[in-house]
Amino acid sequence: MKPLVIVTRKLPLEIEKRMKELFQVRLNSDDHLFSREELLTAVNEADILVSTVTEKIDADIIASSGPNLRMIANFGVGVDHIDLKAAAQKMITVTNTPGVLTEDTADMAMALLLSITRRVSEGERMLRSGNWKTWSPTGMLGMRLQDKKLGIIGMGRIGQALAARARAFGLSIHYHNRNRLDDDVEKKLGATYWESLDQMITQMDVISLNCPFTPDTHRIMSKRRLALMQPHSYLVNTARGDVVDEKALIDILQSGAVAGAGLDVYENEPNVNPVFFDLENVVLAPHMGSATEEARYAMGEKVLINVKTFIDGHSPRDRVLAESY
Ligand code: 8YV
Repeated sequence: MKPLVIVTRKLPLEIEKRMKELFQVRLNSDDHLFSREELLTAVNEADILVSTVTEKIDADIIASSGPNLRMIANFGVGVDHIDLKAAAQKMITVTNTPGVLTEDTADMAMALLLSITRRVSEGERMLRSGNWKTWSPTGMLGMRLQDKKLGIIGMGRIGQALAARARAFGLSIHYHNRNRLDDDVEKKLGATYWESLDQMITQMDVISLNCPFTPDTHRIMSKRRLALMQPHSYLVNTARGDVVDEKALIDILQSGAVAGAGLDVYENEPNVNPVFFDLENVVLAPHMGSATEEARYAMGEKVLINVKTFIDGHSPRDRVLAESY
């Protein structure tokens, strides 16, 4: 008997085709969101669960998983929606898909950065609503990027890929990270390390969040830190909603204490706080950092390889250990 693989969401066609060849697989052909009951049934019946960011696999779900569940192969890098400790206690292997959505997510951060500083979405809204009456010397003025300072919080793969892009736009690169980068990497990116995140924030024109969401980064942009931002500066978040105090962010966007924000992620997805919809100084995207054909196919390939490696009795390369997350 081949192990039963249950996939929570619809994956790219070629990936599902290959899954059917390799495994006994239960797919989600209409791509509906699993209810909690459905998720409970899945972890009860599956040998391997292929999850995405849309399922909250908490300690209770893991505690009620059946004896066959040996692996959770996540389609995506972030595993903050999975209780890794509870999985480790039940000897369930967890894997993710790092390295194949780096460039795409960095592109999205750059797109939000450009869009918010040059008011692209706001301009389009004005034009589409018929409110563009004339060109004006003082209309729709934004902020020039050349010679401005970008502060990156979380200088892993995606942070570094963003740094390389931002340099080409004339921004100087600053970063705060758990660990300082090697000299040669810093040199290559022209990046300045700030041990003190607070101090970095006070000096930046744009702040970009590119860290994973862990207990250490929960609301790393707290109300206090958001208040340290310069009034003309912008915040870009393509990481996770939970790394920012969203309520405090709304307050400073409303009061004009910061210039704007470009957001791809939210505290309570897909329920975006409707207050954002009335703010002109935000660009809002529906969590689409990795949404390219190429990235989603490569993520699927990674899932396939991780599952196949595991079934064949080897340790998958993309295993996520609770203690290192
Ligand atoms: C994915 C992401 O689309 O990989 C991640 O961590 O945030 C997204 O780019 C999503 O997680 C899919 O599960």
